[in-house]
Amino acid sequence: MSVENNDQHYDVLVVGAGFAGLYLLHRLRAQGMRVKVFEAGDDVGGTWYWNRYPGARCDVESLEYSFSFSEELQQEWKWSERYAGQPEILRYLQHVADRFDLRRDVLFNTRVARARFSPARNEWTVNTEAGEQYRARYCVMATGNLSKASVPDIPGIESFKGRWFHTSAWPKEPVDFTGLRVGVVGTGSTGIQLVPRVAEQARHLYVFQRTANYCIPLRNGPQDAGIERDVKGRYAAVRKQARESPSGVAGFNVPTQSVLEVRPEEREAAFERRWNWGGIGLTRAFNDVLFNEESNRIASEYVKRKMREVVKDPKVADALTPTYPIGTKRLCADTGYFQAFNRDNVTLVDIRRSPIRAMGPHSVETGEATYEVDALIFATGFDAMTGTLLAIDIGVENGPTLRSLWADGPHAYLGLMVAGLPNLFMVTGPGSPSVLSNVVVSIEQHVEWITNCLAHMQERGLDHIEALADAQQTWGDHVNEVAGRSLLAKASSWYTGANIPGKPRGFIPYMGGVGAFRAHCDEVARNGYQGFALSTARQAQGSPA
Ligand code: NA7
Repeated sequence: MSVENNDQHYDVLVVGAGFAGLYLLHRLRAQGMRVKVFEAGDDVGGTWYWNRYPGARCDVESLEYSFSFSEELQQEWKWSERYAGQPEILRYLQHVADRFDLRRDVLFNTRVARARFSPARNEWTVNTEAGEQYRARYCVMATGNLSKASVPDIPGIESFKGRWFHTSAWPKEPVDFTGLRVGVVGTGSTGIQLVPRVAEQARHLYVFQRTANYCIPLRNGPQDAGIERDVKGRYAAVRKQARESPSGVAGFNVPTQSVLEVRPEEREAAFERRWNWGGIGLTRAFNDVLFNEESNRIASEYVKRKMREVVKDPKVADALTPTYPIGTKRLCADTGYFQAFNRDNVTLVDIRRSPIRAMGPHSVETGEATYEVDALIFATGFDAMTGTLLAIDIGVENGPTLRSLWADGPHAYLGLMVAGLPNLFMVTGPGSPSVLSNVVVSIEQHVEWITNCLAHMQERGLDHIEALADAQQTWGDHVNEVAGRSLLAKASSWYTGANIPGKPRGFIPYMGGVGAFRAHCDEVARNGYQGFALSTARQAQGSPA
């Protein structure tokens, strides 16, 4: 694979040009470092580049789901909607790339295949799928948490004569479903956004549902000018509140009461306020919905009741009613999902009772029936948090690989580094709040921590950093202990790896909250990067300094 004459040397190699990669490039460049970013797509944007399916939209409010590092940027950018759609977020990231002149250091259409650390040279060598080779002291994986698509392995799929899609690899040109019979497999956040949009076009839409999910109306609309003025007038304070909050969102008050300690009317009123406000914060109406089974049951019943008010056919309503505790799988944002089932051209197919067995040239077959379709859409999710990292062959020359180190599940210190893989950082890796938070806030925190750490090392003439195995173990125990107190750890969800056959089970993100996590990471840094070994490469190799 080595192409020596193509060897190029940098201070830092970054994989991915989404929110994380772009901010890393901006910060590292400001620190005088030579950086190269690899991006598989032909433009910036990451998640928001790939997920172009109809209805793709963020479920965190636009004024909060955006960079805070530049006052000018956050003042000048105008969001058109309370919750931005994919095209607008992509335009925003393109604007960020242009405004900070980032594109010139990004290598587009370039997928990384392999990364090897040489202890002798104290550097990483990165090979692209095209066979190019790059070297650097440090490597940062800014590869996103939801990037590796999960496509079910259905017998006969190769014989299907229509077009099929995974939502995260959606074509750039619009797909017209007018007059077609369409199937959608998957009813998570993505399927739930997609279904109403496709239903407006398709001749007939079959929704293949394995698990019914909880959905809360998003109540999107044009960005309110008064709210925008107010937030922009005190943006620094809003951002600070978000950074110190549990989920990286300033707009939510931190609940202090249990569901069980208020009267039924008060509890109903509290849920009603959240329901009418819209968005996925409903489980935060009280402090124990995700921890106490009885509190959870009460919240679950409230949402089920609301959902059933929308769906006209009681049998369909029954089938759309979730049977697991609310919030233990990610809450979904409803933008017309339940209403879609009141249309004559939409049929719900229960594939829990009778799974998809095969596909034919024009059909999807379950154990009970054959459904004629002209196009099929997989909204079947991702090998979340670890899949993208494990897809790259990462390791140390004559030493451990990430795949070997994570054979029984991910191990990481603060989601930042993996013991055994020196000078390699991750942004929002396993054991950090990542997918449980407004991820832009978590990305900024990790990027700032990593770049501050590299500046600290540069100032002291250090060039080698490793996470210590015992610190990693202690942090992993803490992550598990915090998750174990909640109902989430018991659920079959992509948080626990349950959606991918053969994936080791365990709760992957950190549930302790964005604010507490940040405070802990800051303390680790203040204490001389406690739990990390910082040295010169010579010291790391055991030579006298
Ligand atoms: P999710 O939330 O993982 O949802 C995937 C859906 O696809 C879910 O309903 C799954 O049912 C279903 N699924 C997955 N594999 C299969 C197979 N083999 N057969 C039938 N049905 C299947 O992914 P999303 O893309 O919706 O959302 C991911 C995140 O992206 C989201 O939370 C936001 O953060 C953005 P299951 O529940 O496993 O029974």
